[in-house]
Amino acid sequence: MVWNFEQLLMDARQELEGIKTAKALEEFRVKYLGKKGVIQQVYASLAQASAEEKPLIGKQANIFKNEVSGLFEQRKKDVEGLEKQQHRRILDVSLPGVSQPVGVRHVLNQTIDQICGIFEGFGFVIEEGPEVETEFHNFDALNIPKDHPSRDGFDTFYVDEKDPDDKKLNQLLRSQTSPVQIRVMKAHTPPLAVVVPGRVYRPDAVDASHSFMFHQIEGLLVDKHVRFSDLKGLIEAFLKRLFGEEITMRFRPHFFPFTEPSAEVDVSCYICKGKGCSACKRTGWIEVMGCGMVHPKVFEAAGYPKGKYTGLAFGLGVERLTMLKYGIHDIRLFFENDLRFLKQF
Ligand code: 2NM
Repeated sequence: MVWNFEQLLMDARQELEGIKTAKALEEFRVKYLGKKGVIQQVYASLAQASAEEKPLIGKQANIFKNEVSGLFEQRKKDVEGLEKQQHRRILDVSLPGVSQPVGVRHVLNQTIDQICGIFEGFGFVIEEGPEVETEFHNFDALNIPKDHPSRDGFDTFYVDEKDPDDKKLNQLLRSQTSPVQIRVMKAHTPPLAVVVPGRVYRPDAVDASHSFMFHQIEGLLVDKHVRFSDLKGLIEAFLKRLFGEEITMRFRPHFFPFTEPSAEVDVSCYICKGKGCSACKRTGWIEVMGCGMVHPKVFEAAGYPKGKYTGLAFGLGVERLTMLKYGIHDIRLFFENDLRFLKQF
């Protein structure tokens, strides 16, 4: 057996140079230095060598073994260094992190939080209730007559087909949050003061100022001897906290079935300060909410004794107020979930 040690060493050196992982290094060790490796084969072949050849081949084999072992150990150190370096790269704390975008609270919820916060400051308690309601809580108890147009299928979402004979409990998506006030009155005796934020539903055709779903905040305060002046003082204090101490307000007579007397409330235009601009349609006033003294029929439906209590109530639209505050001209922007819009607030 004749070995070309020079060629063998060149091959080994070349192979080692290409090795970059501990796994490849181990494969090399098995191939050359292992029990069935090249070097062991060389020593095994010595048995067939003649007596003259043996010392020379043996010497060359030893040199070859030492060379390969030395090269292997050197490469082993290099590969370990290489792997350490790669490890360091994975843990490189100086690299910029993967950014987690920070969201914002939906602008409608910001308005709701702000308004509820003002009333909490006045001692009101926040209440919520079901969005699927009965005709009793949404209409009857609120003194809305059976033939009122808002009760037909074009102005209210009935969950089942509306039973014209009222033989069954008609379920509907509430068209206002006032059914919650009815539930509160049925569950508690006065004095009580609640604000009720929540979603309401009306089958309006969607356009820039209408949505089939929007948000209301309504309030109710019931006690003995609550007067219209309490209502006016409360609403004025609320609006000054919301729009600033410099605004003035006015009550315009209005009609709601559930309050008597009732009023719509305007604030002096905070944009043109009353001079007349497009926001107030050149009137100097902006309508912001409705209110009134709770109708005796509503107390009767709640099961309160006749004449014992009086109360004030009010309601406002969250979208409308938010649009006024920021000059937003399309209600649909609130619900399209376009982050470029929502992130601005
Ligand atoms: C409004 C305007 C005026 C109102 C009335 C009641 C209840 F339950 F006491 F009858 N809750 N909310 C009310 C009164 C709501 O929204 C424009």
